Amino acid sequence: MNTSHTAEQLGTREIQALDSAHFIHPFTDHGDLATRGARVITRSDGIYIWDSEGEKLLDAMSGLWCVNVGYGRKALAEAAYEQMMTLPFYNSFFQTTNVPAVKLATRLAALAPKVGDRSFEHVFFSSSGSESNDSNVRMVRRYWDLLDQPQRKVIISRHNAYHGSTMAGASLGGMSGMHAQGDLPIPNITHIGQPYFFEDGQPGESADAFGVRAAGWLEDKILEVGPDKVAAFIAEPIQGAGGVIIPPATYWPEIQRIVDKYGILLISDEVICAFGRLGHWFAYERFGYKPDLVTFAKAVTSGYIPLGGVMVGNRVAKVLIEQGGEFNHGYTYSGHPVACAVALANLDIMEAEQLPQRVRGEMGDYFAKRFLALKDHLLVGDAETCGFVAGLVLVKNKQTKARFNPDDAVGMICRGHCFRNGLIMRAVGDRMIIAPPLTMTHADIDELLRLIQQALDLTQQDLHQKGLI
Ligand code: PXG
Repeated sequence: MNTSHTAEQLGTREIQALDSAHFIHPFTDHGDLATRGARVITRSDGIYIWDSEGEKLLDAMSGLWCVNVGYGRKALAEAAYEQMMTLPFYNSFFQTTNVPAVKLATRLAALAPKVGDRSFEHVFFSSSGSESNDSNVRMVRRYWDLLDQPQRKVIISRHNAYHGSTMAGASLGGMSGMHAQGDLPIPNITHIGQPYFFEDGQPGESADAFGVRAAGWLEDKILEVGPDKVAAFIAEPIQGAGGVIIPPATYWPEIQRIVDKYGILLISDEVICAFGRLGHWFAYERFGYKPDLVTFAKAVTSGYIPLGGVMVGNRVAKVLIEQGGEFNHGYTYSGHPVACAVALANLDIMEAEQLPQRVRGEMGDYFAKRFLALKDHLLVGDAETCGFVAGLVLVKNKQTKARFNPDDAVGMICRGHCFRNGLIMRAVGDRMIIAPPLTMTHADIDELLRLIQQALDLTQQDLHQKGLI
């Protein structure tokens, strides 16, 4: 039996056939995949990955928004090895604990900035973003029950939000395609519009005015549901999977005013935005709002091993811990020692290399300057960045900002050119998005922009030939 994890002994075709025969992929049309064959990714280093045919790709999506320290970090492998040899697993259910989990909770509490009367001294661990958001639903409901307001059950979220793929995660999310499968959302979850100025701003309306108007949809919804029935509002600081939707500067302050006015809990889902992605350890600091619960996952370990969790703010922790007795919730792997040891080593790297500061400082400025220059391209209707996330929208007519017909799948055409030319860039409809590793140098950013420019030029030629522009 071949136990090699590379494709060197098994040929690409053989792996693709076994993949098709046995592996159910997430969010994948398997009929379609079987006809193409999956691209087999075999190794990685720095900001690059390689496939089984030896093709090198600049991974401008950091795996899936997570490999913030880049690939090939020996220190993370060593931390996992050491911990596996010492204590690979023990649970923390029955009055036991383990040192890496305690150290990580302490360290995360120290990294999470206090804002106003909110501080974060407690952490709940899971193994993913989806699980963490399920835990949020459990904690929010328990909180209001303990405060004798059990009628406060409704959690408000936003259309086109992504909060995971479990029953609660998919329900909290606002992806219509997900809701269409499996009778979602579950009861007591409702959605408002997203703050997407390019699409929903009215003629003559400023981005700032739109930001206040979009936040106002939350107040409208609270009044519609009944203020005494609303438990919490959940949102990503910047919507990631929804296409890098960056809210106007006025949005978050107005959201804060509204959640304060009605006393509802605020959940900041920072699965993508935390750990330096926006230039801060936690993204609520970037926008200056005061969440009660903060979801994290992905880059807490830079994706090297699964780990997620919730930063539980003092408002909720006080009630759950001091009044709650036993909370009947938790996972086998809550506080997994190996995952926590890898997270600690990952935070060491981020601290030593000052990755959040880098993104907040000159490197983030350089990235923004180079990316925003893409606005000059004929196909680009708008381009935006925040820290190390960026998005641009492909348009049919630059002057009128007329959009392409969704059936023409222009984003996928552009993505195809990226893929064939050594760049991983995502398409969400006709928005092209990236979230590169935070370790990018000036030269890496130059190379990234060269590849994006090339993909846009090839897309333009292609669309011209197809008669779409
Ligand atoms: N919240 C947010 C904000 C996320 O981005 C999750 C929760 C769920 O995390 P897990 O670990 O359960 O996957 C996510 C995950 C995409 C894409 O298409 C984004 C995610 C996952 C898969 C695909 O951009 N984000």
